[in-house]
Amino acid sequence: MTADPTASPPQFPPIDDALRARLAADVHRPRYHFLPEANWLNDPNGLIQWQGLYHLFYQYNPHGAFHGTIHWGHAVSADLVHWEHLPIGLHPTPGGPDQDGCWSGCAVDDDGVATLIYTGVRGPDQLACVARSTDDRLIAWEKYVGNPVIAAPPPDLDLVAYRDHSVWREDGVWYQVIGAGIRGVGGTALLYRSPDLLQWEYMHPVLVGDIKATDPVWTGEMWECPDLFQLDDRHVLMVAAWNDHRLHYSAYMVGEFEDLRFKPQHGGITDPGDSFYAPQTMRDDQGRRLMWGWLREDWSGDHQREAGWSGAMSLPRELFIRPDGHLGQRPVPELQMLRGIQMSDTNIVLGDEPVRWIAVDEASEIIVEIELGDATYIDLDVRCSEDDEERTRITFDRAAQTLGVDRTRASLLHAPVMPLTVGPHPLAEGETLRLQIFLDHSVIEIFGNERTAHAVRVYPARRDSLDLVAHARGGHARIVQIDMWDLDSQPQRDSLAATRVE
Ligand code: DQQ
Repeated sequence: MTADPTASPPQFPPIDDALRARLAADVHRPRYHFLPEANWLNDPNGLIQWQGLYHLFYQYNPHGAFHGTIHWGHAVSADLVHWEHLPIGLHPTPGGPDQDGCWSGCAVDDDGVATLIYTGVRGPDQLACVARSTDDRLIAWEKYVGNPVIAAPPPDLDLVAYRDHSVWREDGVWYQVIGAGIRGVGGTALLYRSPDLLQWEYMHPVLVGDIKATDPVWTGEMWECPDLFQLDDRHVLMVAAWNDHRLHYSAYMVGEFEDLRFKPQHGGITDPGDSFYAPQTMRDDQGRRLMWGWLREDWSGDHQREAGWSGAMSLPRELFIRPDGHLGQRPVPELQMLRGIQMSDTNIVLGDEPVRWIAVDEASEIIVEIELGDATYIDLDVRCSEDDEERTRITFDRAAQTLGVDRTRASLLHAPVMPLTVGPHPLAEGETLRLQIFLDHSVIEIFGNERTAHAVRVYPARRDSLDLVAHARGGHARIVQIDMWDLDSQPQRDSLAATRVE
């Protein structure tokens, strides 16, 4: 290992008081989702619980709110909810194999030594590099003097791209998959093994996608950020389906990992909203598999630079295998510690006539349980202005068994790239619809029946776009119970909680 030759701290444009004031006043900046103090964030990286604390590294550009010269930002939390910003974890080393960027990767515990495996970028090369820390707080990192640890991609494969790492140990052997795409064939995750995390032998692809297949989902030309892990009695391969032309999304496959090959049995889009991308997971000390994803912005690049910040991390989500064999997601219960003022209502009949609650805080949690009755659609409009000029509509379509979000009227300021997003939301016969909705300024994260998740970004222009409106179409439904909490971590606020208009 060698000390980073950039050891004297690199100079970055300061986050000065004027920028801080601008960010604090930005009504679209999330308040309880994790994001850096300013500038650009993308993928979660190097997730690890170390000496009891959760460490979150992330793709970060300290030079502004755009993707360039990527470093690893770093934050730590004891409870998954409150995060402390720490100094940048990895900097590109001038003249080194990561001189143009420290791209995505993971963290492992190598017999008590925290070790990062990440993609070093130098010109056209994107190659595996290693860094180690012997510092309890994981603040100081030493890069391996022999980086890159893999000199080149396998020579006999015609690859579209090759980067990003998922590493684990089994029977004393280290394995990793690296994301790639075989030209004209499809995305893939290439398997390697190693005795020491430094010398790697290429084995084979654990799975190759089919660029033409669309069932259950189209997985693109290349797989970024592969993550292969055991979950309950199954294995999951999560990939970020990438291609040059379409919107990227995260896809999951649930199956068996046998003879070092992955055999998918079920699959789908991890989060059908158009914001969630490049997720990474970790196993925590309680044995939970936790996942974060990058919630990218929908604004133009110019708008993001001007705003001085871009990107937020999703809430931490716990993963599990559902009885139907698909991947299930629910928000971690620790988030309940954010709950402040509460409003509750019960037993409300829903039909064509809207039921309205006014002044729902921009940072709120809403849990609603609905008996479907004979209704065919349930609509919940959030961030809704008094006259409904702005609103984001969440719809459960009973016949199709889908949950969708319509942002065509979400903002007078901004037209979403993909205004309608929809994903499967199967309910058992007689099961109630249970939605848990997190509003955090421009982030809406929806969890359905503690099994599906759907995140979108919205940028309402009107300051009164705060109402929640519920309807049923095609018949009547009944809200069994609705609870709302302000989530602003200031429990003694003197404002009132949301109120229903009678
Ligand atoms: N982001 C990183 C890459 C990865 C991509 C670069 C996914 O390593 O493939 O910032 O968003």
